[in-house]
Amino acid sequence: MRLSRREFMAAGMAGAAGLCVGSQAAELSRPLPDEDGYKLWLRYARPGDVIQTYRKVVQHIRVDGVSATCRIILSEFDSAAKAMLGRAIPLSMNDVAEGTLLIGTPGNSAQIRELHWATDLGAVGDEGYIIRSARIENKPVTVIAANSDIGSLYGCFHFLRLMQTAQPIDALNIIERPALQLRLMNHWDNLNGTIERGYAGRSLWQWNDLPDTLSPRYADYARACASIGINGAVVNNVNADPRVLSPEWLRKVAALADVWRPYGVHMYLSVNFASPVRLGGLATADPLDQGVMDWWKAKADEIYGLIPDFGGFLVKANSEGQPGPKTYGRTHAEGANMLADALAPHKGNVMWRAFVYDEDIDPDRAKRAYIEFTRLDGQFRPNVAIQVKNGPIDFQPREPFHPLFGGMKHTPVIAEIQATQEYLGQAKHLVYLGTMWKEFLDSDTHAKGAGSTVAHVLAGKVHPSHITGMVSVTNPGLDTNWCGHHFSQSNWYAFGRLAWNPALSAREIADEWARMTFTNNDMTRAIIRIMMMDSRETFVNYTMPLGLHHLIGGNHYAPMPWNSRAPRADWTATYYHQASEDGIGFDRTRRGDRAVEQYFPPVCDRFDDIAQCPEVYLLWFHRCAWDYRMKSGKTLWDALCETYQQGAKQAAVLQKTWQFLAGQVDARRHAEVADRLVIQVADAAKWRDQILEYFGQFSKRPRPGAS
Ligand code: GCW
Repeated sequence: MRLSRREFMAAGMAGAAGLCVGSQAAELSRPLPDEDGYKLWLRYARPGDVIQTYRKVVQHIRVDGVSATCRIILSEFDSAAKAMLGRAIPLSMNDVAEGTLLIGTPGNSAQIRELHWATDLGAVGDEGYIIRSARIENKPVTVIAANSDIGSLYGCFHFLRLMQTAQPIDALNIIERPALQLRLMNHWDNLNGTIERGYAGRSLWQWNDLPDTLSPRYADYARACASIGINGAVVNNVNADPRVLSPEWLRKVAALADVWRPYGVHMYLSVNFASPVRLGGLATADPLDQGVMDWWKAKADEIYGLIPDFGGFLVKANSEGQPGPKTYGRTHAEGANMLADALAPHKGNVMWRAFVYDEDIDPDRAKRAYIEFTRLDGQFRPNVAIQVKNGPIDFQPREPFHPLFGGMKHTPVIAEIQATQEYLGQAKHLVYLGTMWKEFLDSDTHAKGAGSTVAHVLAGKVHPSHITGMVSVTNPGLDTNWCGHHFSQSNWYAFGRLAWNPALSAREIADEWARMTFTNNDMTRAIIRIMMMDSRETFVNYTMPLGLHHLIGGNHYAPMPWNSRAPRADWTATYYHQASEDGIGFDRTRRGDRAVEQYFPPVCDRFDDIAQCPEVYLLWFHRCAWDYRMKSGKTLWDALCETYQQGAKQAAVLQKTWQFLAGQVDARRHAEVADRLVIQVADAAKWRDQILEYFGQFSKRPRPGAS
């Protein structure tokens, strides 16, 4: 059942009036057992009426292959079947019986070889899979076939997702392969157990206990990643402690990598560019110094000796106080290439971050990375990818896409998005980011004409690219529910799903997640989905609408538009909003600082022309008088006030809607989310009041509707 917005409102009203319908009434009568959120979207709840068909389709299971990954597949099905179907599924050993779920690769399964699916399998690559309802010896079976055991594991999780979301599984013909190669978690975890911009407890990695003691959470983490196709993780903060490369720490890292390996999760490390000095005792970390090159080569050899499938290095260089090649008078390309040469013999990659904003490059922070990196385009080794945040500043609630997407023509560019909600309410506000990331992925760069979307750039369809990928600065910590806020789990989930397939819609991802995390009940999941789909816009409305950005201070949480003092001008709020009695906004047009010119036509023209510029980016690109007329005919000041007021109201509606779901969701999770919604509603009102009061000093106009 699909609920329209009108039906949703009607449902809300029925709820408010104490009415409920059919199965909902029945569900209300028996309380759902409490859940703590630890199981994430892998709860394997009973799927409902479809269970009879499922029992027919899956009567036996056969996993060909003996690897640790194959054992994981078997145990995953075993626990899933017991939980969802209420019974264990017998193994089919020799013959393939009716209702067998056959899982394997042409390499390990004669039956799969005999199906002659070579063409289709040829198209799915190393990590893809086929799920097909087929006949073997005239018996109906279901086959999950792949070219590697990891592909089979991904196929299994897909199949289990169909069951968890109560989809038909008796006439399947699914062929999947990931759109992007690197689908990585980026943890900003420090070696002392804290997490930079982490809001869900301390780090998952128990460095004091490693390598000898392994927390069960390491495998649970890797399993959750694998279930959504994530194939690697950078385990430590980009503000990297050089000690991570010490022999002592590498043994700990290797132990973790061993746990992750059967789940297809590869280990990557953030490295400090000055490690040869700080750890190795060399006099310099100059990338052109032979001793430095040798040090990194030896370090790479040491790492690969311990972790043969190590993925590579992530580097934050010459940014926010971190050392880098420029410290030694060298370019980013020279720095990245030196590391790339050390990793190349082992097939490792360097992910070099474009999050640099050197004040000497340009007065506008938004312009700096593009200027520095496009100058170096073509100078990077083949195993270097430039890792670019979605927008040109820093994970703001809304930014236009970064012009380096499409702007780098000869260098692979991978995207960095952020699930931790650093600037989006952290783990206190309910904000689903699937919609934000889709807005980014669907943005048309026009790098090679219409249709050159960011998603296509990332997939190497615009400029050919031998490294493709998307990474997420990610949110799990030691909190029982992993992510602090139960709904923040959806951002981990959405990242994985979009990195696998950027063409999925935010709505379908929200729906899948709501079904698996909460319930398949039509009304309840539709309401949850609608809450999620509107939540990011709601957040933008009560914090930084109409292109405003960085209206915060040190903790990046609370409103601080008056923030004008910081070690750097571009860490203040006033640098960005520039409010005065004349107006507000940053003039990045051709009459201003010409930042628009970093975009391809017609995008630059559209952003430049105030009549065409989407109003959601208005004050990002334009400086406007307070009485500037919006498309609605309202003045900018009135529109600003109304948007903040609307945002605060929407937050209150979110809270009311959730209250209506009491009894439809287990009491514990319901209460935990409700507690956070209280904070969110109060914060939204605070944002509205403090921002409008502050800007009101400049606009000198009354708030519309206020007496
Ligand atoms: O968003 C900013 C954060 C810093 C972070 C930096 C970065 C890890 O406030 O905490 O440092 O970006 O992305 O490097």
